[in-house]
Amino acid sequence: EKTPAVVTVTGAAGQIGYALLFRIASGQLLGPDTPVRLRLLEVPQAVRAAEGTAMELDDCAFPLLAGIDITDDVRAAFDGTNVALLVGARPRTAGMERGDLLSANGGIFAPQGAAINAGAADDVKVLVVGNPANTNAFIAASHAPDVPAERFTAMTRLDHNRALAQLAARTGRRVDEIRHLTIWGNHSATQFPDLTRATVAGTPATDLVDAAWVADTFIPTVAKRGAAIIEARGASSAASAANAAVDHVRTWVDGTPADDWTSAGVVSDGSYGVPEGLISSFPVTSDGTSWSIVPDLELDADSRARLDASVAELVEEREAVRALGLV
Ligand code: NAX
Repeated sequence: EKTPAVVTVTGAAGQIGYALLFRIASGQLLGPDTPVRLRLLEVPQAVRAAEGTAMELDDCAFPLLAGIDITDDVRAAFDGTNVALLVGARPRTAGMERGDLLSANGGIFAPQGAAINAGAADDVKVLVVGNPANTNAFIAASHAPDVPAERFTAMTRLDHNRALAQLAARTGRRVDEIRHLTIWGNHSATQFPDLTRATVAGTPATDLVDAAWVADTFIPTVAKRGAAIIEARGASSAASAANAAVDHVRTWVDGTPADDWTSAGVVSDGSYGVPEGLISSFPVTSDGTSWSIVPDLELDADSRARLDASVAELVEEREAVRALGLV
């Protein structure tokens, strides 16, 4: 009998939580051989709703689900946690200034980082989904001095998957025929979805699609997809975001295939001119334990400018949270 892995999900009663928990409990996050114990963190007023979701999880009779704990106590939520999925965040509401948004999220992610530092398992892996994801991950990591910063990651896998889908549709090929796509920078409208190194069934993507489509359709479609989903669905991406979170953790623990990489927000070591310590999206590989930034790619002038613009936004966010005393 393998000991169950403890998986903590914050914002468990939210819409991403609802799409995510059943996939974790069914074994899709950590594989068919790893039982999981779910730890659900919610704000007090949403604990009852989380209990309802837990009743449904029970009713699925998932063989791998070893138990469910529900709490509004941040310390209890991360005690012994192996995988932390930080989904709950304060959304930007109409008229809210960026400083207010960052403050509200600092109030969430600073204590969560501290609780991870205090009680999580030695091998804890953290994925921040809640926006602004990169900067929330930066805040959490800053409050966890004993946990290697490399364990704090921000989700850009949804952007990566969106890019795969757009390129596959345009070229009439399958998504699994595409290699070496990259999302660079911030998980925001400034992100740079980069197909300059991508291949589709072995052919360079740049031979299959023209530069005008890339600049005028591909990049803005991927970068603004979240807004397009809200406009069409009347609610933000939920199942696709949960799917990307599952993909991110699954790739982290299984490793990337030898002939490909993926995209994730990871702490910069200064690669590609991204200031050290920022959590930025890069092309990354995993060996099943840790992520590595793919080294030594040449960036052309257009790519350089797009990456620099997104990194400038990350720097501004870092300066803002420093000025607010959140890190
Ligand atoms: P919901 O508003 O449906 O759910 C959020 C849940 O978090 C609520 O139940 C709320 O009570 C809870 N919560 C708030 N503060 C909390 C705290 N301190 N501790 C524990 N729980 C807390 O939002 P949902 O649609 O699930 O989205 C969650 C987050 O994901 C948002 O910040 C959203 O912007 C972000 N997204 C990030 C994406 C990415 O690619 N990185 C894509 C999808 C999504 O937009």
